[in-house]
Amino acid sequence: LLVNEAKRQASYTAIDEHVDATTKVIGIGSGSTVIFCVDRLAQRVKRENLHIVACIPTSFQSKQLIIEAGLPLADLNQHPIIDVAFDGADEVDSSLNCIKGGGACQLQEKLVAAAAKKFVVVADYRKDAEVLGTQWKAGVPLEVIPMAYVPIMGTLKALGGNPVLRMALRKAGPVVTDNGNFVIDADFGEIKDPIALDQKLISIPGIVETGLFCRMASVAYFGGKDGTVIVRK
Ligand code: DER
Repeated sequence: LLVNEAKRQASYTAIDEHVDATTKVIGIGSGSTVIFCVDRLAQRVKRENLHIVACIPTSFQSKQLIIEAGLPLADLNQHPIIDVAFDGADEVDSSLNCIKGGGACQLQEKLVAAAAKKFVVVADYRKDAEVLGTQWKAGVPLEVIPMAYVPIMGTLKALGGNPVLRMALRKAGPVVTDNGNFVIDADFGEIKDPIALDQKLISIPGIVETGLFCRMASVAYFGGKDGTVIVRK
């Protein structure tokens, strides 16, 4: 309950502080926290005369959230510039660099975050860290081309990582992303220089996107255990 309430508080505060009558195009992330952002948006659309023209999804799940909330679904190619995007994170460091991809959606999430004038992270207190890799122990999620996952794992090991192919729970075999790719979770321990690590990882042939979102978030909202919300810029 505590964690869910923390997610809700962070999300409601973020929506209330960044969506007003001038907001037209909104990026909608993926995962469990962003659900509360969509809830708040739907509430406010009913109550106020917002002028939301388009909500841009970051996964099938995100698309479903938009449709089920009766919000206007649109494509990034129709709205290549997004006013503000909201998304969760698995861990956020003191410079607002994030590990994302816990839900295997980081490829489209990074495209939407990059297209947004403002990228707003919403999370509960468990995600608030000084250094990446200190709270989140599941490794850096990497979206990879299936035909090369074994050589890629070899390269990741040579870089000092501990790569694991993400296997599905309710389906035989590996997780397959919304883009038809696999996910490798590569543990590199504490990540003091996420920018350098991201550059190394993204240059490996077959890695199509990393879960390191460096220098992308403008602000992060962390719901606390006690109902308060910590805002970090
Ligand atoms: O997969 C993702 O990138 C999600 O945004 C994830 O990082 C956060 O999911 P959560 O809000 O369910 O913790």
